[in-house]
Amino acid sequence: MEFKQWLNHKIELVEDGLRQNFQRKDNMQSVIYDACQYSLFAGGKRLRPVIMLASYEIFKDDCERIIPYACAMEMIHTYSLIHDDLPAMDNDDYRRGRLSNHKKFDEATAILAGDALLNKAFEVMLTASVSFDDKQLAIQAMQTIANSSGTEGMIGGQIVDMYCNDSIKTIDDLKYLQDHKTGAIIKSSAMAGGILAGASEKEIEALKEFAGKLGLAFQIQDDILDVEGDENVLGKPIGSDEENNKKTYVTMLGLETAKKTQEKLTYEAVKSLECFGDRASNLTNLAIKLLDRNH
Ligand code: GRG
Repeated sequence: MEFKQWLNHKIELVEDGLRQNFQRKDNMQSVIYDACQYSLFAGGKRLRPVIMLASYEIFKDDCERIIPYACAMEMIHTYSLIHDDLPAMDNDDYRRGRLSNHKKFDEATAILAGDALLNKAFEVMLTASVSFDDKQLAIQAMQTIANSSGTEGMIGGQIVDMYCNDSIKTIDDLKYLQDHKTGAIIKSSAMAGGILAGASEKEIEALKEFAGKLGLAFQIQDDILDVEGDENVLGKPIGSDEENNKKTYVTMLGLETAKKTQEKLTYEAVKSLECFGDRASNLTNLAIKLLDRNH
């Protein structure tokens, strides 16, 4: 199957899974469903679930059985975006081309919508794990995902961003921040795909290596888009990194070097997949496609 067709099919599976796993209830708390669905179905690229499915497919063909885990990853990602936009954090009014959650609803509802999505992610994974044939693997995947979104992963990175911006002096410091804040759940998406497929430790390590590099390259593209992206396509204003004195690959290295670094990281990421041969071609194509993403 051609890559584009493969990608559209995977996105469709994720969209269906999200709709099935996050159904609105018409009860007294229905507003929380509205707030969660508002952000969950706002046109996200579904990158993390697709990475999980592509990683799984290196080893096995029946990726339908891991859709709940892929959907959970998107719920965790969406919760982080809702909370990141809050006035207490980045204070962004727009996300994915529409009002951010707290602007559409209110701050308290946005906090609860983020919390609800995080809870739902684990509920969905635990429910799937009850009937997953290899429970040990399901537990290991959930542990990896939980770890990557917590204090040693995404939340840790967010804290470093909030408290240590002035201490970021070198590219290694910046890498540490981004590897946690953006990279951790991209890595766990790839690793969980491998784990659920029963990959060996060495194979999971190769997926981790791939996704670590990809996560950094992805973040650099984010930094580049904040300088030369199209606001209408991005769905949010550009120039916020400079306005907020944020350390980024672009502010620290300059635009041209940042672009070269991004290409090098993508090339290295793809190289980490060589051990899988053609079975990793969709993951390789995904990494290359992300190099020139415009949103
Ligand atoms: C609030 C716990 C907490 C964490 C916030 C992930 C994060 C940490 C903040 C989001 C802002 C950020 C780091 C942006 C840089 C890269 C990134 C994660 C972009 C958004 O991801 P995409 O492009 O978004 O996959 P879509 O909308 O396509 O899902």
